[in-house]
Amino acid sequence: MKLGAREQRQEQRTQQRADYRGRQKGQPKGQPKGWILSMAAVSLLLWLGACSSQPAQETQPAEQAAPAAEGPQRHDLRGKVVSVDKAAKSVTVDHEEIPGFMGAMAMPYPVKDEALLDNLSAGDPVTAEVVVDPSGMWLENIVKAPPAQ
Ligand SMILES: [Cu+2]
Repeated sequence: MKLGAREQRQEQRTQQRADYRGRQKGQPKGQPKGWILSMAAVSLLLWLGACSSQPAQETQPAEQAAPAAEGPQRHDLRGKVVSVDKAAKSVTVDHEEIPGFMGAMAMPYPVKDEALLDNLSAGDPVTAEVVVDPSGMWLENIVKAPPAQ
């Protein structure tokens, strides 16, 4: 199997040329971009670990770990119900910070399943999932919960 030999030599030459150019510009031989890329990869892994409920479809390279990820994103929310508007299929929640997503605030969230609002009333501590996709943002899995300590 000597098929790869030529490509290999070519690759070596390309690498040598790149090294030469690098030295010309006075860059260190180890590329500084590698460090940034591995940091990005680590953050991606952490993020994937945090959103373990997501289907395993995020096999893109780290370069594409940009905001416009595909598939809905899910974030755990913890907060307190401010008001419930069943007609508008909306619940206003005063929520804690959602790390990497949004700060603590009170804001209305739509729900797709209005039955989620049936047993909720103002003052209830809740946990829920904020689901985000290009069509918008809504709450799922709203569960009454003990308040954070
Ligand atoms: Cu918010």
